[in-house]
Amino acid sequence: MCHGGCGVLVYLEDGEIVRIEGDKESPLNRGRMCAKGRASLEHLNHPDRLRYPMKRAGERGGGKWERLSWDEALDEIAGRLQNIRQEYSPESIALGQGTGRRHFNYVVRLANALGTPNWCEPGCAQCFIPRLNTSVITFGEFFVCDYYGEVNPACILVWGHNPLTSGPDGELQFPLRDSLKRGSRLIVVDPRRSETAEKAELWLQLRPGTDDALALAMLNVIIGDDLYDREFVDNWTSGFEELAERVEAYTPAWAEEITWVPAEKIREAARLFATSRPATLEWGVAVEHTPNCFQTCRALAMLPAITGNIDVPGGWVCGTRPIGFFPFLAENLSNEARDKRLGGDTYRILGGNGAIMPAAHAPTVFRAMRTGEPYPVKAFLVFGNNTLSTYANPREVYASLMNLDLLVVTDIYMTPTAELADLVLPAATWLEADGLQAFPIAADLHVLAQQKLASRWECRQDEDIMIQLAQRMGLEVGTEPLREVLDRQLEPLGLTFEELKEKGHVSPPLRYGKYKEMGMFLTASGKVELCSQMLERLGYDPLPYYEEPPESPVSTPELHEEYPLILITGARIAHFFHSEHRQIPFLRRKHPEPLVEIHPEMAEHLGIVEGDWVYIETRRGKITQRARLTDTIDPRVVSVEHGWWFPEEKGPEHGVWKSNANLLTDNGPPYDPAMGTYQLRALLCRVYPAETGDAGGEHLSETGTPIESGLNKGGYHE
Ligand SMILES: Nc1nc2c(c(=O)[nH]1)N[C@H]1C(S)=C(S)[C@@H](COP(=O)(O)OP(=O)(O)OC[C@H]3O[C@@H](n4cnc5c(=O)[nH]c(N)nc54)[C@H](O)[C@@H]3O)O[C@H]1N2
Ligand SMILES: Nc1nc2c(c(=O)[nH]1)N[C@H]1C(S)=C(S)[C@@H](COP(=O)(O)OP(=O)(O)OC[C@H]3O[C@@H](n4cnc5c(=O)[nH]c(N)nc54)[C@H](O)[C@@H]3O)O[C@H]1N2
Ligand SMILES: [Mo]
Repeated sequence: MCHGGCGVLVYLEDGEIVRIEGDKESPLNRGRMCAKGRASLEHLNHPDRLRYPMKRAGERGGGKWERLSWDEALDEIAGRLQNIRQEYSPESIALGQGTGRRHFNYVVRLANALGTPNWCEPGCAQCFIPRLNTSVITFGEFFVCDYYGEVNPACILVWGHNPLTSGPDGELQFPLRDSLKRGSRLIVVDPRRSETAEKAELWLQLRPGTDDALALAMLNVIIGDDLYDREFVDNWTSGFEELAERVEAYTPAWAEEITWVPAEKIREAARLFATSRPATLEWGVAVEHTPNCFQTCRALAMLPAITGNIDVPGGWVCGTRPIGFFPFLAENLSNEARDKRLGGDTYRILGGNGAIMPAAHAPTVFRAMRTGEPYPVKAFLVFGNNTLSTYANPREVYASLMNLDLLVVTDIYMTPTAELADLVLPAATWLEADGLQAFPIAADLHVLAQQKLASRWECRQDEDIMIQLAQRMGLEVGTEPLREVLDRQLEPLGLTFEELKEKGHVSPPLRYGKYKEMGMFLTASGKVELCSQMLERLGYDPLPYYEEPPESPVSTPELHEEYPLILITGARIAHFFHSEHRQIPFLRRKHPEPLVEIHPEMAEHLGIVEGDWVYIETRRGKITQRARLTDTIDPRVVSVEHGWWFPEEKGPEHGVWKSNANLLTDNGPPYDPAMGTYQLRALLCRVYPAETGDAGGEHLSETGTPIESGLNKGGYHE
C-alpha cells in the first residue's frame, strides 16, 4: 500500500478476502504488520470509495458529477489530450503523482510515451531523490543498511529519520527493530526525542535545518583524529585531501554554536561511529527539506565512506540488480523535449543532464499553469496525489489547478484535489492490483509479487488505466499489456510473473565487496568521489559546505522577533500515510485530530494547555491544530503534522484549508541549486491560543478532552 514491502498472507473464502496477516516467511516484516496494513479491509470496502469514472456536470469544483463508462471516459481524455498536443505542444501536458507507490514508474513511462518531459511529485526534490542522486554521484550505486545478512551492524547512525514510526520506508521499521534487539548501538540526530531517539545511546538534539554543520563537524573529528579507514581511503576514494582541507574549519566548537549540540557530544558521536565496525547510516527525509539539501546529503554520505563501511557485511550495501531495468521509454523523448523540461536547465541534478531520475521542478510547473511562462501547461494528469495537501503553498497550487483546461485525477477517494477535476477515475487499492515490488527501494535485495485478489465496483489499477490511455491515443509506445512488462523485467531471474506469484518472493543472495570484483566503483574516476568530478563539470561545488537556513534566528533575526519559534512540518504519523486514511475508522479513532507538539514550558509561557486548539502562524499563513505538550521537543521548536483534511466535512473543500501544514510553507526561492528543493522544515512561526469556536472547534464534534493516543506511539503490531 505504501512503499513498504511487508509480505502478507491474504485468506480467501469463496473468492472473497476474509483475513490478512503478516507473512512469517517474509524477509522484511517477518510476520508483523503496521496498523495501516491491518486496516486494509476497511480500506478495500470503504463506502466512500470512488466507484466509477465521473465527469464534472457543472462548474469546476461545484461538486456536481455525471457517471461515465470507462470507454467514454478514456475516449474523452484521449481526445482532449490530442487537441492540447496539437494546439500547444506535448510539453503542455504535465503528469503528477505521489511518493513511490506501485505505479510510480508507469507515470514516468506514460510521460515519455506522450513526449512530455514534465512529470512531478511532491517528493522528488524533497524526498529520496537527493539521497539517491548523491549516492549514485558519489559511489555509482545506491546504498542501504544491511540488516539482512549474518553480520549485524555494530553501530547505526539514524539521521533525520524516525523509522520506528515511519518505516516501512526502505522497508526498515521491523529490520531496524530486530537489529537493535541484536545489540546494535544507536546514535540518533533529531530535534525531537522520537520513538527511535528514545532508544538511542546518543541523541543529538540539533537545531532544525543545521544538519550540514553537524555532519561537517563529524567529518572534521574523524579526519582530524585519524579515525578514518586509511586503507579504503587510499585505495578507493578520490579527493580526500580536498575534503580534509574543506572540513578543517568546521570544528565541533564551531558547530556547537550553530547546531545547539555540545561540541563534546559531536566528538563522542563521531568517535563512536568511526570506531564501531561495521557501522551504517540510516538517513531520512528531514535532511531533504532545506535548500542546502543536496550538499547535506553529500556530507552525510561521506561518513560511511571514509570509515570504510561500504559494501561490507552489516554496513552500507548495494544490490546486484536482480531484475531488469524498468522500460521507462526515455529514448522516446526527443532532445528538444528534454531540453524543455521545466526547471531542468536550472536544477540540473533534479531535471537536467545530471539527473538520475529526471523530473520537472514542481513550483515551475505550477507557475506555468498559472502564468503560461515560460510556456503554457494546459493539462495535468494526476495518479495518486492530493495536490492541495502535500505541495508547499497550496493556495497558489489551487490557483494553478483552477487555471487548467484539463485536470484528470485518479484516486481511491474524492479528495479536495479530485473535487477540482474535470474527470475523476477510480483507482484500485493494493488488494486489487498486480505488480512487481523490489526492496529496499533502488537496492532491490528482495523481489516480491503483488497479486490481484479482489475487485470492487469499476475500480482499475493505475498501470492499466495508463496503458489503455496510450492505446486510445494511438501512441507508438507504452501500449503493451502490464503482464508483458512484468514478465520482461523478471527475465534475469528466470521467472515469469505467474511463477513469482507462486513463490511470493525471492531474495537473491547478497554479495559484498562487488567493487573489488570489478576493480572499480561505477563513477567517472572509478573511485568513491569525495570531491565530485561530475558536480564540478555541472558547475556545482564538488565538496559539501554549510549554509544557514534562509529563515532562521541567525539569517533573519528581525523576522525571528516576530515569529520566535522554529517550525518542523510533517514528522510522520504512525496511523496515516501522508493525507491518506483519515476516513478509515480503525485508524482515525487512534489519532482523531491534528496535533502540534509544544514543550510544556513554552506552552505555559504562551498560555496554552494540553488539548487546546491553537493557531500556528508563519508569514505565509495560519492554521489550527490541537496542542500536545511534550518534553520530547526543544522549547524553541514546534512540530505540526502534515496531510490533514477532513473527509467527513462538506465538499468540495473537506476542511483542507483548516489544518493543512503547507499553508505555512513556501514554494518560492531560495531553492537548492542542484535539486530545486524548497523549505519544509526549519521555518519561523508563532503559536497562540485559537479563539473559541474558531476553525479548531469545528474540526470534529469531539469536545476539548486531551488526546490520549499520543503522537507516534503504538502504530505497529509485533
Ligand atoms: N509540509 C510537508 N509536506 C510534505 C512532506 C512533509 O514532511 N511536510 N512530505 C513530503 C514527502 S516526503 C512526500 S513523499 C509527499 C507525499 O505526497 P503524496 O504521496 O502525493 O501523498 P498525498 O498527497 O497524500 O497523495 C496520495 C493520494 O493518492 C491516493 N492513492 C493512494 N494509493 C493510490 C493508488 O494506488 N492509486 C491512485 N491513483 N491513488 C492512490 C490517496 O488516496 C491520496 O489521495 O509529501 C510531501 N509533502
Ligand atoms: N506512517 C507513515 N509512514 C511513512 C509515511 C507516512 O506518511 N506515514 N511517509 C513515507 C515517506 S514518503 C517518507 S519520505 C518517509 C519519511 O520518514 P522519515 O525519514 O522518518 O521522516 P519524518 O518522520 O518526517 O521525520 C523524521 C524525523 O526527522 C526529524 N526532523 C525534523 N526536522 C529535522 C531537521 O532539521 N534535522 C533532523 N536531523 N531531523 C529533523 C523529525 O523530528 C522526525 O522525528 O516516511 C514514509 N513512511
Ligand atoms: Mo517521501
